[in-house]
Amino acid sequence: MKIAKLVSAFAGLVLGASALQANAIPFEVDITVDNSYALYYGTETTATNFVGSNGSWYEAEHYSFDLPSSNFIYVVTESDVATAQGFLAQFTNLLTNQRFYSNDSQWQVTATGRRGSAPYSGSAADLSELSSQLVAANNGSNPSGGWVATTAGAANGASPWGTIATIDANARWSWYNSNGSVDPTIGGFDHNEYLVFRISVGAAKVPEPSTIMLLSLGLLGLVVARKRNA
Ligand SMILES: [Ca+2]
Ligand SMILES: [Ca+2]
Repeated sequence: MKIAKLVSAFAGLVLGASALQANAIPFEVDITVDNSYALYYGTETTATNFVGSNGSWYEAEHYSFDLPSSNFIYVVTESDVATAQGFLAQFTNLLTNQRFYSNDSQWQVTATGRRGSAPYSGSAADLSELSSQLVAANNGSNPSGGWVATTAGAANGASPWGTIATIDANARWSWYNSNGSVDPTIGGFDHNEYLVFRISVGAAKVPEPSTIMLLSLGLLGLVVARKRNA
């Protein structure tokens, strides 16, 4: 009986940990892209949710959404191959009040080579288009050879864009660099677009399964010790 109770308590702890991992993180986003973007989230292989899209670089859009902590944020982008191009944004985690920018080193980018086919809505066809490109990127079988580091250009306020209101001055315009440019955001050029940027923000905020197991075993040990003392 005692062992059965302990096993039950242990199972409860593990289930509790699973529930913790399934929690969502409330985010606020201020974003714009030269020239257009769509914001999604989903798993490593499947785009499940569309948040919004826009095609005017000179104004930032504001969104709020709850990101399942195991999910990735995805930003689909395409330029007009003229003057400049870039992704400029700030993401605010309302649980921790931490903010990261479009130039955070955790971002990765992939180049699809499918200019003109960028998914910009929540339609089944667009979610399927994006998901197929996530899988290609995960396999390394696309023009960028999978997910690679982004390249940061100038900070918000710089020419040719000027200051984008509601986005911090620390945020920098970022892009994929297909040709070794010093700054791929300056000078119209097709860097094998459309592009997909991704970041995983939840994983680092949640204990690893091994940590949870150790914590649970430690608690189990405490229970056993208490029973012996009693
Ligand atoms: Ca915009
Ligand atoms: Ca442009």
